[in-house]
Amino acid sequence: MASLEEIREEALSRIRSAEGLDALNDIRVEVLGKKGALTALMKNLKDMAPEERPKFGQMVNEVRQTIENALEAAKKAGAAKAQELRLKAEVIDVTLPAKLQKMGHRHPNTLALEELERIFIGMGYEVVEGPEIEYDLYNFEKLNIPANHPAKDEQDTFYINKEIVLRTQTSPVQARIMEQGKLPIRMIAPGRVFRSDEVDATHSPSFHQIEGLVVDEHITFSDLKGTLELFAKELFGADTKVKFRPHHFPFTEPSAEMDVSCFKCGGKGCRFCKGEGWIEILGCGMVHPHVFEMCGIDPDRYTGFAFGVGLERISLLKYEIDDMRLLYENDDRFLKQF
Ligand code: 2NM
Repeated sequence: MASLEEIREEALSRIRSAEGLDALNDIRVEVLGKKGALTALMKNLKDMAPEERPKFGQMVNEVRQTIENALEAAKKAGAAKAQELRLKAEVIDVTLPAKLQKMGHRHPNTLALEELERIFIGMGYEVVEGPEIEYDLYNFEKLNIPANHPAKDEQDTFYINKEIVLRTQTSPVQARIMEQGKLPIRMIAPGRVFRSDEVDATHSPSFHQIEGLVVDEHITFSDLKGTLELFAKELFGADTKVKFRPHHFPFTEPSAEMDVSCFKCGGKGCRFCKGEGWIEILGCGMVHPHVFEMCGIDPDRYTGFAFGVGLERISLLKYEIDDMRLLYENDDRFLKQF
């Protein structure tokens, strides 16, 4: 059996050369633990003469204390060393130049929307938003689009159930405002709309519209023309001419589509306007008396005009983008050009 002296010397030597916390723990267990060398030595106590026992016990305890102190000291030194190494490894050079922060910027749709809102707010219009998930009643019925109308076909409209649809236009927002009965009304309703279209260069099942509505006494088609002409000049430049072609919408009568003179060639005809000189920009008309009735407005006292613009159509034109899909890909090489 190893002597007390040998145990101490071996333990201290092992502690000196130990690397890491685990090695120190092993030494503690092997020397001081229940089955350790020092504990084994203590078992000799009972074979000794009674007068020698206290002296021996004291010596064993002194060695135990010495080894424990050495273990503790080695542990502290190891931790300090590890800390020092970590600090060295993690050193940060605060004098390095900073990485440039990538700045986001507005999407072409947002730019176009802000421009349109600016123009109409300047003419005293209010911007109103409404739900994208809408009752059939507001999306169709109150806008003079009755059951069996082709626009209500499941081929074109996303139905949640028989009564609820993803709105196909933002006019339900206007129906809701008319119903509140606060007149006169001068508002635009921008927002996302949904139609069951296949994706291609000019179609997407989810796109954006801005619809406008003016309701007051004595509003005429001249007000419509003057307002939308001013809008076109603000958006495409003071030289822009407009022309109205008869059209049909269920919620307006009469209805029209408005073209603007091509802002690329000034109307002579070019690739941009496909040789036409004119570019179709929006639909419009005088609010149908039946729409007024269904929204609780007296059609004998009030008249009004309304219009609808496709936001993507405006941003594609304004920023000369030839494929609508680019607007939805979020590729920053594309987006950062605007
Ligand atoms: C268009 C074209 C013509 C329109 C009508 C209404 C309402 F609610 F007053 F009936 N809001 N928007 C309208 C009229 C929309 O989009 C091409």
